[in-house]
Amino acid sequence: TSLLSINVFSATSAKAGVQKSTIVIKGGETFDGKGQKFWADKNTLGDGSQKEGQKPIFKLEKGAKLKNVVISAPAADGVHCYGDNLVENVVWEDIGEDALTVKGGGTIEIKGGSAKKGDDKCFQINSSCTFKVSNFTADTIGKLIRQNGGKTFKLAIYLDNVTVKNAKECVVRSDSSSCNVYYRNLKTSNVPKLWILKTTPKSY
Ligand code: ADA
Ligand code: CA
Ligand code: CA
Ligand code: CA
Repeated sequence: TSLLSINVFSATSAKAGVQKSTIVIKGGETFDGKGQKFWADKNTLGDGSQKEGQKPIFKLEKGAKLKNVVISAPAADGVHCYGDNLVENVVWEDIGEDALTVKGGGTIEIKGGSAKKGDDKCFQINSSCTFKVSNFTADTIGKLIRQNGGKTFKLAIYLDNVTVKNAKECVVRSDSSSCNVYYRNLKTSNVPKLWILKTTPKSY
């Protein structure tokens, strides 16, 4: 028994399997899941439906890194990134409300990994940042990336060797005339539109 009721666990003590509390990874720390599976307790973090306000399984504070993790159902609100984060070889077997949300600035990099079975967004961007995705595949989603609806903050998106299959809507959607998209080696199949944007994407 603990004297304090704190709703987070330190990343160093986190065990794979069902998570009743968000795993918090501090700036400068790397959480290596070694390929193990993590999922949410539906009663505490969320059931992975389209209901807003669910909690993440992993919270990456500014400067934190997450690697070699498999996220399975229910995935609640997935991964929250507070800025300058690396997310490497993370596999979402069944996306929750969304897979990953950016909540802080700097550069956020998604390297390797994949995500599938999302009703709507894979990556939700709620803060100005540089968002880089490379060597990543998404299958059966609404859209790969959504800048928060109606927001006009500056955003730079780089897609390098990304595959999107079976999207209901598009690869990237933004309402911001300061959102710029750069892409190379982008492969899509059964995706109705590549972009819903105010700017013209450029290959790089
Ligand atoms: C929706 C909602 C936003 C925010 C976002 C998210 O776009 O309108 O307020 O909650 O989802 O971060 O999941
Ligand atoms: Ca949402
Ligand atoms: Ca899902
Ligand atoms: Ca969300």
